[in-house]
Amino acid sequence: MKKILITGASGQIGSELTLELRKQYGEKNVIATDIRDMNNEVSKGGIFHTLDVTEGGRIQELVRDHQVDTIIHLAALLSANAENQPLNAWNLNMGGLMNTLEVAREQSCTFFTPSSIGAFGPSTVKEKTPQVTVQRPTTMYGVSKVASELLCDYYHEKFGVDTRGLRYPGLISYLTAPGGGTTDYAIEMFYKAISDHHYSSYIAEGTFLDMMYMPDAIAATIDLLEANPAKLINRNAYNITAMSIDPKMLADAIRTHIPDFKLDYDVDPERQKIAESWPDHIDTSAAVAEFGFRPRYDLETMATEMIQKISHNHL
Ligand code: AKB
Repeated sequence: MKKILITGASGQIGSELTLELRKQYGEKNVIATDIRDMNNEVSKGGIFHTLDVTEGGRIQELVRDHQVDTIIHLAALLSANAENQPLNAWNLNMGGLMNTLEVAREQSCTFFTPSSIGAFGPSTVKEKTPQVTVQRPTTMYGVSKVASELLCDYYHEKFGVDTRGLRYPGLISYLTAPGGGTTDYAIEMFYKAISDHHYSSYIAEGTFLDMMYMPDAIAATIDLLEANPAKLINRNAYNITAMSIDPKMLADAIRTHIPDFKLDYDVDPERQKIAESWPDHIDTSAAVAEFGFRPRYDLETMATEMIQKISHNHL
């Protein structure tokens, strides 16, 4: 049985991944950490410690005390937030990664950290974006993600650390609000469609981005963690996606449930620029071949469940 330490456990991915890991591996085998105690299910429902990932000594201490063998490092700033505070983003995203990777090396832990479609840039081919291709991102978030992929490869090659990662697309969830991403419009649209029957999108019509429903992202993460290391050629990090959509396509899917839903546009130039620098649709064949990646939700099934769950939670 794995003994897992997870950083950024109260974030968008962490708060759902932590609960699923506790279900699958047992409460005592999952050590959740975050910079703050948010007084939520993550901190109240099992082992929880506050942890600032820029303090390497504290990570070391927790890994040793709990005899951790797997580190899932999620603590990072997302794209739009990182653009507003590039220096902080670099310090947190790279400093936290370096500290956790070092502990993984010293304590022989398996190591997972996410990358993103943000690791690609405007010179990357936009359709069927290959697993291995040009990566010249124009955002601080993207720069930190490319550096992170390379550093994880380096730790694997040089020190034999079992590093693994996924390039997540925009993740859509009804449970935890994202913080400061570019793809967040998709989640906002569901909430506004249900509460106001109207949404003004900060991303323009015709801007296609990869997206995925959170349960598929959680399943892919656990599948990669459980994958046979001998089969992992690409490792850091695999392209994964379930759909390529623009705001209009999402609105049309919502309208099958809320027919009078109105979408208009109030484009935010900064986030639009970030979105335009990312691929329209990435190719997932390496993830399929190397660890059996297979998302269960498409646009229709995701939209149906999102509307049911949000409506139910707000009754
Ligand atoms: C963001 O929009 O910053 C994230 C991502 C695609 O990495 N959701």
